Amino acid sequence: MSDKFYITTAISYPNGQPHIGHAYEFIVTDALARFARLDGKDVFFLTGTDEHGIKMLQTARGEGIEVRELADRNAARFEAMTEAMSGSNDDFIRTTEDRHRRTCQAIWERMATNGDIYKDSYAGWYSVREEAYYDEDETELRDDGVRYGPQGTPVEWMEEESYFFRLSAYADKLLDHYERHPDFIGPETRRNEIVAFVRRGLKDLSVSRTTFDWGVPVPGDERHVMYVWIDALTNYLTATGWPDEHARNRFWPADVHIIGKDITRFHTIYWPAFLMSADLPLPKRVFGHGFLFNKGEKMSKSVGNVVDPFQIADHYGVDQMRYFFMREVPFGNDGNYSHDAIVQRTNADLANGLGNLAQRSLSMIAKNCDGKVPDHGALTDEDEALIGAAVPALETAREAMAVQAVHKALEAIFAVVAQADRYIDAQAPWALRKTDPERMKAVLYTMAETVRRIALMTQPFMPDASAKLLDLVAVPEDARTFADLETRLVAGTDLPKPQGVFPRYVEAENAGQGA
Ligand code: ME8
Repeated sequence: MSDKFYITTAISYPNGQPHIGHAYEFIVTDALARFARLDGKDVFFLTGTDEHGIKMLQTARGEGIEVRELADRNAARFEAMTEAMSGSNDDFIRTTEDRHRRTCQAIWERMATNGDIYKDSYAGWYSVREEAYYDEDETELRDDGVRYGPQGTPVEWMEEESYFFRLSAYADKLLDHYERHPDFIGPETRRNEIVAFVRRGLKDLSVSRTTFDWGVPVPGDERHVMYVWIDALTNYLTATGWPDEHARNRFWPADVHIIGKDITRFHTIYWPAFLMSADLPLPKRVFGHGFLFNKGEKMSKSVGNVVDPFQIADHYGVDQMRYFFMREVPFGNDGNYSHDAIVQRTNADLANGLGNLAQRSLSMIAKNCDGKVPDHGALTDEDEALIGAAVPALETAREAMAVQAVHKALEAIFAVVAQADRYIDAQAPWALRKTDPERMKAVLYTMAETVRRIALMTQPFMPDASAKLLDLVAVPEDARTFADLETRLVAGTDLPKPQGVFPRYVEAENAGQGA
């Protein structure tokens, strides 16, 4: 039985269209899932939409439509985005599904049975945008007469009867867990923030609402719906079939939840506390990535600088977009998106780098070797050194992916591209054609084999372009896992006509710095 690997994104609020931040999180998670599959793991990759809560209701009201209609319309866009990004998710969960209501009610009952849920009344400052309550001293009344919470969103006074979760009882247990599992929260900076926060003590959490009914009813008291964060976090469990017997039970606990830094507290404090209370195993790791900004500015509808992921994929190519986000931004840090940066990065590394390397090698083979994998004689130490370079590169990439350092994995793989460029310049096969055609064949064989190896490794990051490269070196579909790095191309195999895989981005005439 191979190792199981369960990985998730956050589930997005479908109160608007997907934006580039959603696409970013999804793309990186997809690469991590694909990498694990190619490494022979039994992978379950989950994404979806978080459809309950007051924010959805307010947006629907604002648009003059039913909240279900809003959820259906936008959830469909989020699902379309997974395809537009060449996603390989195994499931797409919507929190309005029946399967989810069942799991939410079951976890609630477990927490209640354990004595962690009680009824009281609640009053406090509520941020609708974040679906979170704040203490008065965490808020600030600004000159515009509006009170804001610590994340800068408006808060309003709310009072209601509510069920509470005994979060205060979990502070020490959580600290103990962080201590015993130093990898539970990544990156390190996020971990330190959370530990410091929990050390200051935790208050009980209001976990139900009576002022609206767009949510999962509290079992036994249907006037209440569950707080949207209980409902939202439980999605990860729902998809494994819990509490029923299901083929996917084996995936719990999750190996890693990939989320944005703004929701780290929910995932590293509330979620493990709920699970401890319900006597369920905790996820092994939560990684809070950074935010993407448009040329340094926060994207917002009012500024009008929200970037549409469908347009980006369409304009630059989906593999180019995926590569850019994963190579440009160290995962965990905030990053910037701009037209110039994406053009520069993809032209340098893909069009002039990997694309050109493959194109010049394969077109020389087409011309000089009858369009077949060259029948080479003995390979020299230089040839073997280049072919062998993929093995430590993959090992470095594997170590990096284990801690979600996707940028480092790409760096290791692209170091092989640079090494291959130096090799081909030094060997100059074009000059060998006349002087030593046998040696030329060995060099071209080495190049074709190197292209195969690089393309095997780039699959998680650029699935479509890598598949095309593997087609160009005639690699059968069933010989494309990382284990296939151990084999080599067979001399004499027919190769298809070479084609460019990464076109160079050329600015359209008179087009400014748009997009
Ligand atoms: O938070 N850059 O949903 P959401 C990078 N429903 N990541 C970004 C981003 C940006 N500019 N903007 C948002 C929610 N994200 C909840 C999650 S999980 C049980 C419930 C990330 O639609 C954000 O950090 O506001 C989060 O991980 C994800 O996109 C969905 O954000």
